[in-house]
Amino acid sequence: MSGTCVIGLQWGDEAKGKLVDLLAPRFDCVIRYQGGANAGHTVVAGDEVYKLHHIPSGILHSDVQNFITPGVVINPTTMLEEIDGLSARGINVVENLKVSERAHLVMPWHMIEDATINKVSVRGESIGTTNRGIGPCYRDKVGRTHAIRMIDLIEASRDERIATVSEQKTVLLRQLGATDEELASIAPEKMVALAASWAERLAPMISDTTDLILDAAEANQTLLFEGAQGALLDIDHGTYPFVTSSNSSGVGVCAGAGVPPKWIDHVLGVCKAYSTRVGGGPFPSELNDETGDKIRKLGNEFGTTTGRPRRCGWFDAVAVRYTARLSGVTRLALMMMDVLAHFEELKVCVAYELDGKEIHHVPAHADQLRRCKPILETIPGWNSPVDDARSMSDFPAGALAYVKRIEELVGVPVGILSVGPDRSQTIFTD
Ligand code: 2SA
Ligand code: MG
Repeated sequence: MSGTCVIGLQWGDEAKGKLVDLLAPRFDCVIRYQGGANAGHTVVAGDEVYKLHHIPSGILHSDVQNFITPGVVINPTTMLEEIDGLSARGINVVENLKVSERAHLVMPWHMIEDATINKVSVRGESIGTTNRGIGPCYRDKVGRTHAIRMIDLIEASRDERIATVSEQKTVLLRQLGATDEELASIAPEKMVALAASWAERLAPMISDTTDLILDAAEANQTLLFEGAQGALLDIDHGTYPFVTSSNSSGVGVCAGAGVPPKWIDHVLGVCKAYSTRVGGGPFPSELNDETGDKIRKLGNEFGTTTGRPRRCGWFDAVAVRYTARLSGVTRLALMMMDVLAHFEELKVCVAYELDGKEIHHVPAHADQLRRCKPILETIPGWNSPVDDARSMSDFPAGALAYVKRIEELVGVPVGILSVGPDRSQTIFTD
């Protein structure tokens, strides 16, 4: 028995997709358990680049069973586009993917609501969502009255349910300031027809994933859980309110997947060798200067889903120590080491200064985190490329010293180092 989780420890985009793709052949099942089309997981296989949003990164391996479980919110239109794109490239998605009947649907009205509300400033700043309808869908899930789940698509009451909710949403969205054109796009008859077309195509994949995964675990099959976004974006434990609407840290796995903790024995915490953030919110080690621009350029730091430039900064050991502990991380994967190979000098944030006092934790209030100044430790850069490193002995001493310092500060050993996007550019340290 073995359940392994791949969890992002920063603000997302830690290259989790690369790792899941790499580890997938060792597992029977790959499971997406939270988030939705806000995720953007890039997998490079030889000359092919795959950008996945809904579909688990295990899909590129034909003998792996992939699952999308109750904690995920699904936009069927974009998921079907993704399935078609993969099918056109010879990947058999339909047979290798099971989608939970309990998963909630991101409906067109959620997209309108996200775009309308995203303009609202929270504590002086916009959250800067991906505009994929994520927050409004999770809001409806928790609110219960207006929610639509996968299973609703294949029930006899479907048309009536969809028509009723679209009428109610039209009233609500009008109050929020949606335009006539936007409201016309969610007219009940249009939504009923759309839902029928989704049902026809999705029916073969809709399943009781909870039952199937528990069967697999009880039959000693191995499970790989693929996190989306990062732990600092966790709705309960992240930099609230500048977070996503699901539990994206390690503590979210069980509830989202429908798998009890006894089936999990290993948590791989994924972080970049520096930090990035996309969207609003405090970021103590952010570099609004040439060094930040250099990291963005070398790391090609632009959103996979939205193309937005990512904010860049030094590695924040205070934040990663917190999320590694919270997520029960047993090994770190330190990604994008190749990007840091071009600096004379590197810095790592080892503490914050908040209102004149040194602190070693991530404050719960966004205003406090915004007031935190990073206390930076300088580490000499190694200033030579590491793209071709294939074992620990290929790394310059300076790079090894950097890794060792990160291990000390975070309190978890590094098990994987990544020096580029390709599968071969990955070093297992033990
Ligand atoms: P949302 O859309 O409600 O989840 O947005 C809330 C905040 O969460 C952030 N967020 C992300 N941050 C990094 N990467 C994400 N995925 C895409 C990617 C993002 C993209 O892989 O590049 O393409 O822009 C992701 N998804 C959500 C978001 O920026 C808000 O700060
Ligand atoms: Mg991403």
